[in-house]
Amino acid sequence: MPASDVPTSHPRYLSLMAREKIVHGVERGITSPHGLIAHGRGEAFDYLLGERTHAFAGAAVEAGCAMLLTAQWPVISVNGNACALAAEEMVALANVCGAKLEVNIFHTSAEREQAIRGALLEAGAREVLMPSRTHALEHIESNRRWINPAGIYRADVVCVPLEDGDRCGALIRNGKRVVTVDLNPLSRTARAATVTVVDNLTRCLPLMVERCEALKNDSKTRLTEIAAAWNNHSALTAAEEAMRRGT
Ligand code: PTJ
Repeated sequence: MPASDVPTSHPRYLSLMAREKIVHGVERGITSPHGLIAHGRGEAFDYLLGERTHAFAGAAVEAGCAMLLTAQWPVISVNGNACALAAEEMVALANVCGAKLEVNIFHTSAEREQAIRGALLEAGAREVLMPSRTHALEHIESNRRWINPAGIYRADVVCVPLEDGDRCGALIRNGKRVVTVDLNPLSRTARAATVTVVDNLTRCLPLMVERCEALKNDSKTRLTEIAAAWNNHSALTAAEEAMRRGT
């Protein structure tokens, strides 16, 4: 946690601490400066959600966990924002659901890829896969097309929090199922994903770790049923309605 002069009694302490983490991420060369703008956009949606985890997000966490736990080759994709906000929780999620961690960023920078890898290792990751220059996703032009042959290339389920928009559709077109976390229920990623958790990454990742822990000994049949019953469209509609109502 970066040093901060935000008093713990401040009514928006958690939100302000998340800001500090993102700023610290930029200072450490983990987060792109563009990530500050993305974070501000997320904050605005979170404000409309009342900065709390709603029932539709809790249900999406359950479905996403079931999908990750029943995957043959689950991979968690980490970018500069996710790493700055929740490196330890991403490592914990990878451990509990047996997923690989893979660095994948939109704004090209070999230095930043290495900084993200370093931060994940520091957070306890045993292995961090890096993007290759030999294997690429089809249907995508950006830097995010470069993937690891032992990671996203081979994956059947990919968890991609805080996505930039073009890759989620490409992953789906490459035959993968996608679990995303996105505060904007209207985004292209939110709409293209198999499971969208409309919640703040900092709130829902600990919940995902907890739910994976609780579900991991359940039968494959039950977990497959939970994942198959998921209706992403309904969850996005519920999220949008909650924002319009103003909760
Ligand atoms: O590290 P890089 O180069 O891969 O860049 C990462 C960013 C996030 C800058 C890049 O992927 C990007 O530009 O993303 P977008 O297009 O701004 O989309 C980010 C989405 O995440 C938006 O829909 C935001 O509302 C949402 N978001 C922002 N902060 C959070 C969030 N969702 C959940 N939790 C958050 N804390």
